[in-house]
Amino acid sequence: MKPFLDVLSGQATKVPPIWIMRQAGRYLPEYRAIRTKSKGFVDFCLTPELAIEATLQPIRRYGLDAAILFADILLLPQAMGQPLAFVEGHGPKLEPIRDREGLKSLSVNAATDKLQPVMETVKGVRAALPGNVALIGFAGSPWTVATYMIEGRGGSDFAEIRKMAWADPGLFGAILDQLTEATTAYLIAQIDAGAEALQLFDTWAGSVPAPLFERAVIQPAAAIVRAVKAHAPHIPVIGFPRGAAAHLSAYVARTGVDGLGIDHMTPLTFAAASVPPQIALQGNLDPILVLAGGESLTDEARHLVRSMAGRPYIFNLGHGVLPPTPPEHVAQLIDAVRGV
Ligand code: 1CP
Repeated sequence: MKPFLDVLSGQATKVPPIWIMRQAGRYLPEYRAIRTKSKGFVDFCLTPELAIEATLQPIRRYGLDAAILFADILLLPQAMGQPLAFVEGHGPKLEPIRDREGLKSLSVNAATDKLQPVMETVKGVRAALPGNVALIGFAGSPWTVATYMIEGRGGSDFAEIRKMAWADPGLFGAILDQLTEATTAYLIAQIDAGAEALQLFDTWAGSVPAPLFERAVIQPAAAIVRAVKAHAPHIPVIGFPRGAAAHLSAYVARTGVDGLGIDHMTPLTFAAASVPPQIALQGNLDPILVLAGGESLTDEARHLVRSMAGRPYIFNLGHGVLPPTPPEHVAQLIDAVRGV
């Protein structure tokens, strides 16, 4: 009934299910139209009526195989007590946490309460989705969320978090542990509200110094997967350790994820050779090619599908769809994948 969940249980399908990272959002005119109904982006995410609508928009427009909850990875630190603002044209800004005082200001219990509106969104979306479309819940991984919390912003060189990781591993580890606990509770609440699969976004996994990868990426993901599976053994988890090709095999072996998101820098065939055959692979068309469009978009999409024949495979991009992407290019991509 739900091809996306079939693939995550290890089955190969003739036509791969498809969803697209950041499939809701700014490239869609219908999103831009409802975005103005809220004063800030965080308020938008915490207004179930608006977040439900944003989640459903790409499903209505394209008939994708999975919906992803409309929320943001930075809702969690903000709900734990760290002030967050999205500054127009500059992305997120947070009051950086650099010491034990900062860590003490965070609360896991407060987060669960403040994120209740997200659970209302999950319930509302689940009730509205067609029977063949699965609902994905998500969170950022502890390392990736910690980069924003410690740097205070996005798009940096990660000097502050790396300095802390080397110079004060106790504090760094305590922040990761706190985030692991909060993320686990947040994801379990999403499952209880109706999420049918989870994705852990580790967007900045590729910036972790190699000797710290086990501590910063693998240990937190393993703890989250273990706790989620103890609560709901049937809920599949997709890990997306972006930019961490050298670690894919260890990541899958030690975290227990069911699916692996692949970035556009890593050949799918390399990923396939790195992990056991029942692990579902997901990815990895270059988002810039969807922006560019043209024949190469159709050709490359078909090439990826052919290269994964016989394997449990979910079509996706190697990272999120970019805001200037023409929505017709996304339609063209889906047609190419489905062989229309
Ligand atoms: O005003 C606006 O509309 C804000 C733009 C926006 C949107 C639409 C942001 C700010 N977040 C989102 C939604 C979002 N974010 C979703 C749901 C939409 C969907 O997927 O359909 C999801 C899953 C995310 C996840 C997210 N947020 C990630 C991980 C995925 C990735 O793209 O790497 C990250 C890193 C963020 C942080 C974030 N939130 C928003 C921005 C602009 C950023 C990136 C900041 C940076 O440059 O570091």
